[in-house]
Amino acid sequence: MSQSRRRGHPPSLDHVAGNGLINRRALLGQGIAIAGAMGAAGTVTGAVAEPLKDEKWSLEFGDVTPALQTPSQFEKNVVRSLSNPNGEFRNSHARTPHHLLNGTITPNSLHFSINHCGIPNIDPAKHKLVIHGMVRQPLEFTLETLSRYPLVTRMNFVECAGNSAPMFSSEPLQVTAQAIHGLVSNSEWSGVPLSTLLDEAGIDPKAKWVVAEGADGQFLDRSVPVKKAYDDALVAIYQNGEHLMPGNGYPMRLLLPGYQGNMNVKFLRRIKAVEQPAYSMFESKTYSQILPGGKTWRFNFLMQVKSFITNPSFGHQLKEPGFYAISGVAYSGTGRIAKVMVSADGGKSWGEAALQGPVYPKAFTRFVMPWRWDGQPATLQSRAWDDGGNAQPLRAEFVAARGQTSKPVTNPLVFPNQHYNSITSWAVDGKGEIKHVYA
Ligand SMILES: Nc1nc2c(c(=O)[nH]1)N[C@H]1C(S)=C(S)[C@@H](COP(=O)(O)O)O[C@H]1N2
Ligand SMILES: [Mo]
Repeated sequence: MSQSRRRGHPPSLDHVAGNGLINRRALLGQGIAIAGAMGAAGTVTGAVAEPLKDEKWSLEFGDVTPALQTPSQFEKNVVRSLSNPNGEFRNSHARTPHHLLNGTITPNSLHFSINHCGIPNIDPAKHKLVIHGMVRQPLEFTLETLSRYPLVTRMNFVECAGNSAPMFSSEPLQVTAQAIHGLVSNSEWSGVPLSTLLDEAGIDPKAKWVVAEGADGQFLDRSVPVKKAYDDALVAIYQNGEHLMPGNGYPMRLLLPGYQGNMNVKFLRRIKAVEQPAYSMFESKTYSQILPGGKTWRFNFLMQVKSFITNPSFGHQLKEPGFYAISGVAYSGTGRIAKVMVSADGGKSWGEAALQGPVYPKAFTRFVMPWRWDGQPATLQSRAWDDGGNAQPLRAEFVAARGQTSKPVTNPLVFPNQHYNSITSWAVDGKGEIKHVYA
């Protein structure tokens, strides 16, 4: 297209909701419409359309190609944030930098990780998984024997029930999406269906639960309904095509798509078929659900439908008015994401975002909403629906049902409560700076 046409006639874009939200159709095969709206961001103007300068990296022989590659030195800030950087004798968390990523796959080096008792240094030649209890024939597996089964591959998120816990604060914390929502990540996992192994062991129909146990120092254990074990549970041995990272359960872990992260037992060494749940510490204390009024839900396994905007978000700065693509991730432990609505006016009006396919069940789906920022204050929100008809709750309804702290939380690392799945709001001011607000 000629430059004069590009610069001279920005096409009119169809606005679907307040404060500049543009119909998502502008993204579908109509690159022209968006290109015209980009303004300075993407347009070649006369002033810069000079011959390219040869930078020094173009004038010399580059680095030798390494065996294991790592990101560019210019991406040094794209790292996980740590809850226990000095290695104190307690649990350690590493949070995914969602505000610096795109797409749906979390790179293995940036997958969140929670280890209540450190990361064990497991020799796969010595590690064993046993399946026993109420079975006809107890079985024992190594990484090598598991690898001989036909593996299945699935895209799934893993989310700690404590993810987004800072949102229980009575006042919004001024921290990044990483600090708030960094305890969820999404990978392609490959492994053996647990149903295959339970069938082979000949599980007794009277067994209603299996207790999964890890090989780390605490022998973390969780009870899993046999129904879930047969539905879609995997003994995962690969993560995004390579063997599991040590912090994500090497050499094998339980993967329970859509169920709270803690049940996805890492360093898996035992599956015991039983009649009754174990009432282990993590299922009866840490991850039980305290409700307003002091009642508790004992077992609350499902991670419900949720979404958050990753771009733009706290820590970013909009440099000038113009076109932006608002984007983020949506997911549900129930199934597929059906719809994501985005607002730029704090929830007064909403427009439907485009979903980047393929849309997998119990996995991240990225949504994108074209937006023209006019330089005025705007409050960005997203709200997701899943194919089970569940809607991400609005904050007022969520707080009424689930409560919030009586005093503002100041430390984003504390977990006032679990299973937050309501809305996140980012307020853009006239200077393009972004604050976390409740709207
Ligand atoms: N054996 C073992 N399994 C474990 C844990 C652990 O500390 N030890 N942490 C649990 C918690 S609290 C969560 S949220 C998930 C996190 O999985 P990830 O570290 O792969 O992200 O693993 C769970 N499985
Ligand atoms: Mo967790």
